[in-house]
Amino acid sequence: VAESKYERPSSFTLSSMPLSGPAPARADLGESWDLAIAGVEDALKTLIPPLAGPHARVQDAMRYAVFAGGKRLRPFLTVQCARLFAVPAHSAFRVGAAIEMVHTYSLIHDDLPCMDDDDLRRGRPTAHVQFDEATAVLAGDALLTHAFEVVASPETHPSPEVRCTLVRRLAEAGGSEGLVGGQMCDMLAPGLVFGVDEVVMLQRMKTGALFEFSCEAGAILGGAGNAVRGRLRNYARDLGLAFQIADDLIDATGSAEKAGKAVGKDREQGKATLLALFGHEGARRQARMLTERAVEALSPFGAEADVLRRLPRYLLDRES
Ligand code: GRG
Repeated sequence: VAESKYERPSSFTLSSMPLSGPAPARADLGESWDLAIAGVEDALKTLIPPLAGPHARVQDAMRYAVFAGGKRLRPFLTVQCARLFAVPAHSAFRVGAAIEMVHTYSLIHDDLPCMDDDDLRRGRPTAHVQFDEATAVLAGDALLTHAFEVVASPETHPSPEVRCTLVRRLAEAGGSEGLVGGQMCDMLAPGLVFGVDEVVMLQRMKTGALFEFSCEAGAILGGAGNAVRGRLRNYARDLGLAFQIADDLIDATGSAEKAGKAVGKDREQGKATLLALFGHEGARRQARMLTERAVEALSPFGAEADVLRRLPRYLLDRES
């Protein structure tokens, strides 16, 4: 695996921390979850309306994929992090919606026959099955480009400098050293030997980069300095790795019905995962250690970060 800015970690060591206590349901995140998701949902509906005309089909496919019942986790992170800096909700909802567009584009493309070739996503036929392959590629492309249009719009934030920073960081998170680079590694991994450091780097690109941007975006909107932005990136990095381990466990032990997507594919396809390297108990311990470290990164914040502190336990025990 080539070096990237998601460098191989030097300190990713096995932890012996025990798993602890029952997990809270999503309801324990309080009304903050519902309010954030409702705001992002409204923004998405406004930003991706139904179209008329010969090109309506591509927007139909975009809407089909976006409004398919995803968890909206990344926008939730943006909204919660933005709240730490008293950012107007409208701005956070728009940036959260843009991030969800990028995420949905990545899922549509990941499901294509030339990538993971999946028929089921978010409990429904994948976009290329429901429409056709060309439409799915175009819908993904349009979601990605639309996300940048939204972030760059003055309606998102009055400061050109803030908007520019958001655009640049989103591009980095989505590009060849982020999401796309992670996907490239993921496609190559079955033919290569990946150790822990390589898998961590892969996951940081494929999953972590967008998590990191989702959190950092809240701080950028709030005009926060580099140190605080770095803390939120650290929180997101560890949360993203733990989330990915939970996703690996769902793939290994969950049901397609609950997960809303095919399961058992990682092993079948020889994917490089931390679960494959550590085994089930080891991977769970790692996830717990990562979430505890994620919470530590929030130490400078007060009670206003409590929802972010509670989030990891919900993520680790989800079934989809
Ligand atoms: C095609 C550029 C490109 C990237 C694809 C997203 C992705 C990279 C691959 C999908 C497969 C996968 C297991 C990715 C890891 C990240 C992940 C767990 C995505 C699913 O995110 P959730 O659980 O999905 O937040 P929902 O549907 O709830 O939004």
